[in-house]
Amino acid sequence: MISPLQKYRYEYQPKLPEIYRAGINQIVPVTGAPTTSVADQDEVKKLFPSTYGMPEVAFAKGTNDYGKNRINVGVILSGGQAPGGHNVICGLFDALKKANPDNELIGFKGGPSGLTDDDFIVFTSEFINQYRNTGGFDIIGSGRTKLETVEQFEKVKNVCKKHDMNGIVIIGGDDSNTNAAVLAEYFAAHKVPVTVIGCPKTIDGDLKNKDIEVSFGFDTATKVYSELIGNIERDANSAKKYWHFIKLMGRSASHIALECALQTQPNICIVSEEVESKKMSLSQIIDQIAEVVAARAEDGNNFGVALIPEGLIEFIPEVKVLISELNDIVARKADEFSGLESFEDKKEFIEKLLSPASLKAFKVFPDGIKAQLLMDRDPHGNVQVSRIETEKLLIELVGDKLKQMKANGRYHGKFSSQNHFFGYEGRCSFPSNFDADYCYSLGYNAFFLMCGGFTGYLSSVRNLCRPAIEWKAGGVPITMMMNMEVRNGENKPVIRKALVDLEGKPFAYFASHRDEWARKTCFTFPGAIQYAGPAEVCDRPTITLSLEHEK
Ligand code: FBP
Repeated sequence: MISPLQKYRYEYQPKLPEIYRAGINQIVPVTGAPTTSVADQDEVKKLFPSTYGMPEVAFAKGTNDYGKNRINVGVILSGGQAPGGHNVICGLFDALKKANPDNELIGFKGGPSGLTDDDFIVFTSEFINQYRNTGGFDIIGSGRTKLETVEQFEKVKNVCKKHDMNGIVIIGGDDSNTNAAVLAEYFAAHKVPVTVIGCPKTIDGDLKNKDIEVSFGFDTATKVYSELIGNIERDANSAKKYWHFIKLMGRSASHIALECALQTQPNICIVSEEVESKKMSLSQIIDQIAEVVAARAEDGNNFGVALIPEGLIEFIPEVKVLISELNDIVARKADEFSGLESFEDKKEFIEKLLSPASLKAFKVFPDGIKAQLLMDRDPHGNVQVSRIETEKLLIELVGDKLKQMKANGRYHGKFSSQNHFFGYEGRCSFPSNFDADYCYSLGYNAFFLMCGGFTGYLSSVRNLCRPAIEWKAGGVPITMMMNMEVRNGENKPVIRKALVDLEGKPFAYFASHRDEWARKTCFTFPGAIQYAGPAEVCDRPTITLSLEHEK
């Protein structure tokens, strides 16, 4: 038996931008000036000779014949789950079927590998209807396989030929959309008549720029975490006996932690980008936290809430160098390293190859964290930070520091802690109205980009702080967001990650309030996501988005 909310959400009709309300044949693309990549223009241009420099695209009223010839389109979900993925597929499906009921949408299962292995389903209305406005990626599953070799591209080409496909939509984050750009370039260079369009997904919120205001999933995930943090704050303020250290997902950027801090006003929130910019060492971070704990203890408050971004460890300068050396060793000595069975053997092998400074940084960590730092990298060469227990590490080190402070007469409180990690709890939640509408619009828009013959573009829907009817739809060339970075020991073209801007309004707001939030108890309680009721409660965007785009 399905829950009443599930039934209710199936029936929700996502809101589209005004341009799409006129009818499928009443829209035409309008192109702007040629574009350039955000950096390393010459190198990126050389690697993308067929797709570099394409113009940005907007849509205007006009007449098209998009339904005249039937088309087949493939879609994949790539990378970590993010609320709203199902609605991207629903929006794409509905636009295809409205244009021509014989159009087909083919879902490739398990992420990019489904595309190379031709593991697919053809969507029907009955099937799609079970997934409308629901969380999760279970409609076709997802995966992190990297599409990068000629052999893979040839396989995809043959799969496209077999299904007589005209386009592929890749729903993914920065790494997956980098793959989309590389595939689009390969197809364009080899005259394969299949367009490739990306859709900006990731709860991490780090795939954004002036045209992509936010990646989908960030809105819902931060609202879910903020509800939980608010509940913990109320518990902490009721019992007054624990310090709660809460690690929040976000592999690199601290957008999630910052947004949750803006929503819940905790005593401490570490922002990794600030740690990097101030070149703070691990011991300075520990000192800073311990000072807040001690100051609150002076007021009789032996409790509090600290938010820790998941990616913190990689932003501490000495640990960043250490991780980059580890990544390099693991990539260069892959066969030897993977042949070592025990943690002790791996540790000994690595310690011999680290530079003296990194060896010193490595030795600071307890064995548990060392083992986590040596775990397998993801297919893109990244450390899997969600598996590193930074919150526990900080609790241990802050506890040691407070003991020292007590011995010196500088601390007289009691430090009892609880640790939490919020990540997977928010990635498959029912999408908020914002994400349900945004994702549906992104998928709908992808159809128009494809029919307009655009390839190597990211579906873009902007003006998101306004009601959905005022949203602006278009497309951004993916090469425009690229620069060169070292990945797996090689210089590669990749989409530049949008980290927290320390000059931006969300961080400025936080920085101007954090001292007050640290000493006093200023907790706020956002409560659960609401789906029905006044728009200011149900359709409200994140505080980050509102501050970034406030006029
Ligand atoms: P994407 O960048 O693919 O959207 O994934 C983001 C994320 O949720 C991170 O926040 C987290 O570190 C990672 O995925 C966890 O990966 P996994 O699901 O493989 O454990």
